[in-house]
Amino acid sequence: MGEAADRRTIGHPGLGRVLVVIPTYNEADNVSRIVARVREAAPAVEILIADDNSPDGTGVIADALARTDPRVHVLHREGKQGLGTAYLAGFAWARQRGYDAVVEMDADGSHAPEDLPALLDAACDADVVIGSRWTRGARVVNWPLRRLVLSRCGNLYARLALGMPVSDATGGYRVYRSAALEAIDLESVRSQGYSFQVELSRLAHRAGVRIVEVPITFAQRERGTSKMSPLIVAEALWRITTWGLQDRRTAVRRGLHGTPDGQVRWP
Ligand SMILES: Nc1nc2c(ncn2[C@@H]2O[C@H](COP(=O)(O)OP(=O)(O)O)[C@@H](O)[C@H]2O)c(=O)[nH]1
Ligand SMILES: [Mg+2]
Repeated sequence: MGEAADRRTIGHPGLGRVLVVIPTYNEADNVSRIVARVREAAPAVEILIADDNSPDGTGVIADALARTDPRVHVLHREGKQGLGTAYLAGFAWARQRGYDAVVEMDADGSHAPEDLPALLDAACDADVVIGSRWTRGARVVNWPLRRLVLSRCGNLYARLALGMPVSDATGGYRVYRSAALEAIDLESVRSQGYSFQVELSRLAHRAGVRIVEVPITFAQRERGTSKMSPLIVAEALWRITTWGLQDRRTAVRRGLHGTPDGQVRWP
């Protein structure tokens, strides 16, 4: 079988069956577009739309997409319960069905499906791949200044507080090998909102799995509205601070020392 046929039939070579989880809340103008772009860029992957009963009918559109494409699935949740819990539900769905890797991707087009093959390639030699906005070669297009500042400051704070060797710990375009998710204690995850990404970065780092960052082109959404809110920022600030203090206490107790680059090496 040729490589092109392989890609269509058996998932990603070297990786296995891949499920792209796309959480949606009021993304009626985006959901068909993003599914079409994923199908085009990576025809062999499957897609799970995790919709929180969007009032704008996103779930109905998702159901119609799933009816015409056997590689599209929909997980309906009762109401808006946050991005973090939507991903946990998606991960559990993937685990029950034996996928080898799970991808996190936003519905609004900020995470270009055209970058997905590069992320999946990188996952062949890693446990977790983060599509990074803040490594060399990455581009951020049309993002308002306040979002740029928030992302840079959030990442700086997360790195200082948690000592992780990750430049985009808040980024939400990722690949997790299933074995890495098994190594992470998902039961312990408390984040409801976007701090979920930082929490999983921290847990992955502590589990000692191999994290690799791949530069992406991140574009501001063109349709629909952002669900980012002051409450989500507050949750992230509060949680990062709490984890940082906990880590410091544990490090002192275990006699661990930070390295000169400010990172903590967990044994
Ligand atoms: N299922 C679900 N999806 C959500 C929720 N909050 C945000 N999302 C989705 O998460 C993705 C990222 O949200 P977005 O509003 O684009 O955040 P931003 O890029 O930080 O402005 C989008 O696909 C949203 O539809 C939620 O509570 N539940
Ligand atoms: Mg977005």
